Amino acid sequence: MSGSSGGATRIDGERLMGRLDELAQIGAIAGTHGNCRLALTDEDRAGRDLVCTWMADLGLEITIDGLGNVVACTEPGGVADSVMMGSHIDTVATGGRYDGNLGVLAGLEVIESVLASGHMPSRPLSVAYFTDEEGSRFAPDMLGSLAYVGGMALEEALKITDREGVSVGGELDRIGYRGSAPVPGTVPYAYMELHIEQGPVLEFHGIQIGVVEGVQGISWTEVTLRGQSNHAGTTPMPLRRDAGLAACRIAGEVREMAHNIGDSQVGTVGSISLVPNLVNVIAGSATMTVDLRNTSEGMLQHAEARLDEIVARIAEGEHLAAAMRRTARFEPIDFHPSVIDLVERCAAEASLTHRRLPSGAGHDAQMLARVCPTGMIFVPSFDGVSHNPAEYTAPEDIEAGANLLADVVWRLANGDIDGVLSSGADAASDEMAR
Ligand code: HGY
Ligand code: MN
Ligand code: MN
Repeated sequence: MSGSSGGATRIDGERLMGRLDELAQIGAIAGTHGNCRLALTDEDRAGRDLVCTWMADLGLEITIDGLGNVVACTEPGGVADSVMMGSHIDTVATGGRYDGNLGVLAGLEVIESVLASGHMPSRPLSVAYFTDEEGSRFAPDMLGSLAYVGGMALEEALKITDREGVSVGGELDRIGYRGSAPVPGTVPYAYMELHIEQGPVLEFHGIQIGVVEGVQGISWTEVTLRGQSNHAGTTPMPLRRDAGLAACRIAGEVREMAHNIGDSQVGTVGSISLVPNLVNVIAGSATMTVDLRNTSEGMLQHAEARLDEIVARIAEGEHLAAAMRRTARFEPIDFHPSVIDLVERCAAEASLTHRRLPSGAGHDAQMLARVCPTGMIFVPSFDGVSHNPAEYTAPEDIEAGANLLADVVWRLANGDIDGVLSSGADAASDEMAR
């Protein structure tokens, strides 16, 4: 391992903003700054190709695995020894240009700045983008990083289909990103992810940096309700078996349940589709999704039990058949305490205002945390808005966050907390073995 000298490099903020702009042209949502690059679509392929070109231009060794996860490393075969940065470049259908993209392009920018400085750290550096982090098209979310860390078998992931019945494996073949590198992938020495907060906390408190402590638990359920489609004009109210009505009642009670549980509990009905979805026909069936999250595993299980009761009671009252399918379920995770401390220390040394907070959103880092010492850095979201084309983070906040990422990664790659991390890595791998 080459020696290191000098401190961490400073990133080139203009170059980073330029790449964010250039990537945002792919799948641009007309009239907005936002993006639609759903996983494994043609837009996703174009985004993947562009980022791979930037990786290749830096002379990085690029590996693509069987699920389309892409890892680029400064040293051939050096991923296991590397400090990895990364995130995702797929977006929700009404996405912004920073969610995920910032973490990947800031990682690339840190590597380019380090290479340009001529001072390599003791460890190699790598940058990754993981497949289908959003889960909007193929559930669960964080699908690529989940498989990368061995949380789902490749064969199982490849069989997952979208609403049209198109499979992950078929789409990977179609866009040419079913690679040959093995799944699970190579575990890096440590993993750092820069991400927009996607919430209101940092902006509300006027703080530049979020020192992320962990990620809350996530539970996605698909509820299918079957009643009887019938004539809207001739069917007396007491004789109806109205799946549409039941879906709306369930949505209302999910909101009430989250409110009554309080604390960090959130509940979202993001999609309801009715059949036949016509003005003069009582809906015979309804399919809806329920997203529940909580920082406490116990409370999340309580919320899931409440949901089961709500669905059963409302379906029975409307004489419907109900089926529920869990499409994503991740327990809350904590990031490595020494990595959290390091992020906090580097932010303080850089005179950046900062505070600790949990992540309300899911991230690839929550999967890497299962196998190696992992941490995250947040930068503020304007108006706390995300998963919306209006998503915005100020360039000065992006530059501050990327420079902090460079500092933290430099310190990790030069063994500043080697002793702690190596014991931490053992603990992480013990965890995985259980
Ligand atoms: O669902 C999430 O929290 C993430 O955006 N995939
Ligand atoms: Mn994201
Ligand atoms: Mn997202």
